[in-house]
Amino acid sequence: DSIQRLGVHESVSAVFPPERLDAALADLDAEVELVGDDPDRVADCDGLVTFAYRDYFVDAVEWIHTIQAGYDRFPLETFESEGIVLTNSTGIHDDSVGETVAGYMLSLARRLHTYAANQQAREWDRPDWDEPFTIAGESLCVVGLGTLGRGIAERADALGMEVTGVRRTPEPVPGVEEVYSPDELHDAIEEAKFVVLAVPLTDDTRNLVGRDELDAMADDAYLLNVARGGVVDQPALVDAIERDAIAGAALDVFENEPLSEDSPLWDADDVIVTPHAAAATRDYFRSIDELVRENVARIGADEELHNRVI
Ligand code: NDP
Ligand code: 7N6
Repeated sequence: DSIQRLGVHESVSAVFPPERLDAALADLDAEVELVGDDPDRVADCDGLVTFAYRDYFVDAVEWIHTIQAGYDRFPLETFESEGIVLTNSTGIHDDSVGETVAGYMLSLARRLHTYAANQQAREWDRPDWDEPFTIAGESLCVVGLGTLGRGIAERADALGMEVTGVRRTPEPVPGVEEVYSPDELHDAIEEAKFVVLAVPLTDDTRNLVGRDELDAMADDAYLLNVARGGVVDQPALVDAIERDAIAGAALDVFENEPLSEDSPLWDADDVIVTPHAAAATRDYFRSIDELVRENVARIGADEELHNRVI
């Protein structure tokens, strides 16, 4: 088996211009084609690189590569029963998301988000004496210790923070002083100044953080979410912020995206909202190029695929 024709779906334009990936893959033996969102053109391909999911993919191609790490948008049971192979893009977001999360913590502690907002109004407004703090010596709990979690933990450790984490496999992780299991979540988060969510959205992690967890957190702690909106009970989060059960949040992902214009999260104190951009980088297409060419080679050599989900 080998890939003769590889399609690039137009939905990748949410993250980079499809033409960039097309050009990067030009030296492959396979023909690479920009297929728009055209079922007939997709059906002419053996493999498809995509961001979005369409029902027509199921009868059209045998191998789908998603340019995201998260694959919660794909119907895994249907893929399994129809024999469709799905590969994902985990492994590439440690630097980008790690830097974004370091930025959230630095901004919240050093008050940079407030000064940036004040600057819009040409307002010289020094902070209250007890508002700014340093993150050195503060604690961070990283929930989910995969590519994202490790990228975050490594940077937090380098910034002098005390890092703990949560995962199902109780194996040590570099830079993480203590690893808790999911049933110890409350113990893990109750002492932390920052809690960051970096787990996949699954049946086990949907609404992982709700009212109980927000109440377990310290009232001067911050919740950071770079995972998926569904990992947090969003109304419970809004409520926790409004009743000062936590100090604030930095959120890249939401129950519904884009975040609706009337959400109270937009102008809540000490809440940073970013537009699902924690992983964005101009080099994104290069990482996808590497992942895709690796798997095209493996399919040609009849080897097990890298990052295979189904
Ligand atoms: P990985 O598969 O590398 O890591 C996932 C981690 O979560 C693993 O450490 C896993 O460890 C842990 N985990 C899984 N289930 C649970 C659970 N129930 N409780 C606690 N820990 C759990 O994925 P990535 O780090 O690449 O990506 C993680 C998610 O982040 C993606 O699925 C995606 O939704 C989101 N993401 C968001 C981005 C953004 O732009 N904001 C960018 C990239 C990813 P173990 O198996 O030991 O439990
Ligand atoms: C692309 C976001 C993922 O799951 O949601 C992220 O990989 C990707 C900028």
